[in-house]
Amino acid sequence: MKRLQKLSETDNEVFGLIQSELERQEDGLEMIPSENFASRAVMEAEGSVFTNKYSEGYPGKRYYGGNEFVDKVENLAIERAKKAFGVPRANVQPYSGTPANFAVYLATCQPGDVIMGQALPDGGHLTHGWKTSFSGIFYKAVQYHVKADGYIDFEEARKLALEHKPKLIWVGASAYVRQFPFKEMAEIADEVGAYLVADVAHISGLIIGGAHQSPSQYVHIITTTTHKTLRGPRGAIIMVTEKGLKKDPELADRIDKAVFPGLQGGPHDQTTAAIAVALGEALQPDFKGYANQIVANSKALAAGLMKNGLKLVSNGTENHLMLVDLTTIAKGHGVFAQEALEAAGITVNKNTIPLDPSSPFYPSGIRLGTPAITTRGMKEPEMEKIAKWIAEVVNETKKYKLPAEKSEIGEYIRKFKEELKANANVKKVRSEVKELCSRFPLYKVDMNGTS
Ligand code: DSN
Repeated sequence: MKRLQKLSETDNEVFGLIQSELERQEDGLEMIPSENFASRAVMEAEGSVFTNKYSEGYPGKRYYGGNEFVDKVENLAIERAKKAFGVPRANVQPYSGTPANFAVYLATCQPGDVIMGQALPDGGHLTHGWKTSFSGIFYKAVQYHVKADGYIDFEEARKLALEHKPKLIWVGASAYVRQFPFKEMAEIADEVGAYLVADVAHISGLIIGGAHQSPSQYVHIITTTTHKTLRGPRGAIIMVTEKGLKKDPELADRIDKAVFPGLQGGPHDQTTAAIAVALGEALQPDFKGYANQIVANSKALAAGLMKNGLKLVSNGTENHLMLVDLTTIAKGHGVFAQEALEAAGITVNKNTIPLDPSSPFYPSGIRLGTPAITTRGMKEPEMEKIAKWIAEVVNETKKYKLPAEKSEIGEYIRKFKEELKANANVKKVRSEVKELCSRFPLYKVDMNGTS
């Protein structure tokens, strides 16, 4: 029987969309650093009969019957998470990163308490206190920043912590190109008696694979999504460290209560099974090679981009991602680079850069990374080619400039996209990208084959 055969017979519309998305992923370079390609095994677990079950509660303490195997799979995922991160407690039920972080607030703070995190335009996450998120609405958020060189400004963070006495401090971000300074942030948190939470969503696979230092000995709580460098399904884990239990022996129990019944209903057991599979894969010896290759590729790509004339925030990277500073072309230029690269088959996202002179919707940079293309098996020689293509395509956008009048932006970008379709250099890169991708196949052969 062909893969997805049932779906092709019963719902050709959805089947067609899945096929189109498969081709998009197969024929292009996925370079959004928070994305990856889950294994067939992970996807099979995610598409399994566990999707049919309700299991509110925790292993051994459920509100529904029939949970013998759900209990076993959840305990397996928990044990693997504890082993992978070297922590005594783990909760694998959060639906995704934002609910996981919300649960941490619920377990540790009261509405109105002061919390502190890295500002969103400086690479931080919405849930670390940004004004439009629940975290900035329900709590008094204080935000620390990065310096012009891209490194966290510890002096500012310490000053803010001493002045505002936050109950909880975040370390971890979505667009930070250096190693996270867990030790330094722990010194600040300990000085003011705050909970320190490492949000390692982006780098959890790097941590397990030994390509980034672990926060376990420095922080009280760790949160992570499971679908980024960890290469699992879309889900999340909250962990409490030995240090966390020492500070507060009830902490892990309060986090469990915050996840359920505080915030969520029944866990997504099919995702729990897929998280167990992904953690099982990440605990294999070859995952170390994968994690280290992500960083090696990232450094090679960063060097290639700079060699080809692009400016990078912090002049490089120490992890899986980098930020191109496009103010050398114009402020707010990220959208042009993102659209042109997409037309060339290279998917990245527009992103703010430190001290961005423009706005989060029209930021002045792009963010890109190597987790997904490393999963395909690409290495340094491919990074050199990709860097050259990115520079060539960005070069094609130089004559475009975001209109100062907001009402004119939509029409200007529509015209720009039309012109891209006819751009010979962009088309040339598109066909080279496609050819490269065909040499590093992903799922296609397997998906269209027989099972
Ligand atoms: N943190 C976002 C990202 O990095 O893409 C997702 O929430």
